[in-house]
Amino acid sequence: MTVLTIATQPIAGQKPGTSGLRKKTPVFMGPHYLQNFVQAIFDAIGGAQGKTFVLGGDGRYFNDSAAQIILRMAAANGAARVIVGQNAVLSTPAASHLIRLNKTDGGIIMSASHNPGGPNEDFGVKFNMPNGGPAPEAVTEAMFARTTEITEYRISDAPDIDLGRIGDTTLDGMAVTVVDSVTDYAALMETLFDFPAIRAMFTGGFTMRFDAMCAVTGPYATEILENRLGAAPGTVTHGTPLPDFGGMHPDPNPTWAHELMAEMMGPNAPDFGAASDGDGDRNMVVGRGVYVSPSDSLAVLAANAHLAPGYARGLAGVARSMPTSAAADRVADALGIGKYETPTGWKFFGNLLDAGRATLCGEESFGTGSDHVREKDGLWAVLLWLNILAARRQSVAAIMAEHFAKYGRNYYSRHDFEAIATDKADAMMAALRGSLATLPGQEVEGMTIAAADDFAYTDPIDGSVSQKQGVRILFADGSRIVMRLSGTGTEGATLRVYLERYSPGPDGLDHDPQEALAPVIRAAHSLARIAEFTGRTTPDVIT
Ligand code: G16
Repeated sequence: MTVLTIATQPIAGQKPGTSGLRKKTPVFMGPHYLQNFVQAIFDAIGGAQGKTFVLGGDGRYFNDSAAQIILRMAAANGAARVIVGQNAVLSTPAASHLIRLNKTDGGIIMSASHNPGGPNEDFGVKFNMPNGGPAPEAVTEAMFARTTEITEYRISDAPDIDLGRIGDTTLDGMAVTVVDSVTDYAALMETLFDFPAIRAMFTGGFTMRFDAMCAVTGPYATEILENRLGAAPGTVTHGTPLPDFGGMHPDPNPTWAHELMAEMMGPNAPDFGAASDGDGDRNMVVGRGVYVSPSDSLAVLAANAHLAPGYARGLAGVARSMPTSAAADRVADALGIGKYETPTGWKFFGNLLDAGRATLCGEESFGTGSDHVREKDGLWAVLLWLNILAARRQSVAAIMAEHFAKYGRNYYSRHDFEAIATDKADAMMAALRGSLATLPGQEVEGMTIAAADDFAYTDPIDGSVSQKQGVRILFADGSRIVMRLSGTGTEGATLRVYLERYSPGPDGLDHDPQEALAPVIRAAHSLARIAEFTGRTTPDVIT
């Protein structure tokens, strides 16, 4: 077998977004598209010669053939070994764990996360560093720069290898180890949580529904919840991963996980419900009759993590992305531990976790995780909740009510306006940014604007600066509007409007968030002139 050097030329638009490069599947399957980007990854990290990588993806359409291409390119670029999930499938947190467990030089993850999959939907590729976390901006910038000057890539002409068979093989001199996708991850979870206590809760009649949304978490959830923890068979629904996620939009939020929501709000709801996304790093948590917003979930997990064996010694600190509500900050203050506010994107938590400053991290976009890996981890969050429920022996509703009574409530919601023409969204953001200096002191909807800026972040560990991470409008009464354009969409622009209002209690803690936020929502529309610029008056998704 020979190494082929294929002439190519730069393809426009290969700029990684919030989490890797995401494009429509036909784009990724186009001539040289995947190959150019993979070569750029190898070039940007100083070559693949002699290195070991992890490879896996969420199993969406094109996952299998993309894996064979990446393996042939790794071999041709001189990699020593690649550890691959069986059938090239790994959840994102499981891939992060394997990178750390095997002390590899990083990993390539094939996923477009919560975006739909299929021949005409989305595909994605991202690189994770030796710490298991997503490549930081400096590295993704170097990859992008490389894509703009690439002239050739290297690929072996070896035939496909059988990724269904667990064990060792070689590809053009490179060692390939195919591992079970679930085993190591499940073993890690057993070290963090009180499995006997959770098992006893299930034996005692506790009921749960886990909606895997026909995505990668199905086998992980079935093994851990049903086989190891004794949850009733059928607890996991949509548990078989499908290349097109069965036509579902594998994004665990009230809009897309509507089946689960209907069951949890219905008369025969189980005690606890959860859902995860395409690649298993997101989670949504629902109690019987009560939806838990991701920001509140992070706060509750921070306040109760010590109940799980893996966190019994307490937390070093809690980090959240800037658009996430400040509910977790209140817990951090009460615990006397560090609190951090980062831009959107899990990659910004990496340094804080590596430095031991933060133990738990979370985002409003249904991501929660800890220092056990360097990705957010959907099933981990569900297991921590189960551990807390087993320890406290209370319902989710009771835990939430007690939490709000103690800390007050940060009413919170995100409104998404999807597939807006990019020029219109850009014009709206430019106008909003242009108005920032004039906003302080203005009164809107009976609230006075105290400050307005464009969030910039200086990493406390390496000093790197990230500018323009979202417009913030802060009101004197503590309410807040944040607006930014999504960095993960593949069609036009998605405007995200993040809305927050704090109620200290003891009264007014049980309003519907949309009602509690009504003046803040109206203020967001008038300040950004959303309808004028985009023609939109109502959001497509409300979380
Ligand atoms: C990714 C990132 C998250 C981010 C989310 C939404 O999640 O890893 O950190 O919060 O996208 O980003 P945006 O608002 O730019 O669309 P995932 O689950 O898609 O990898």
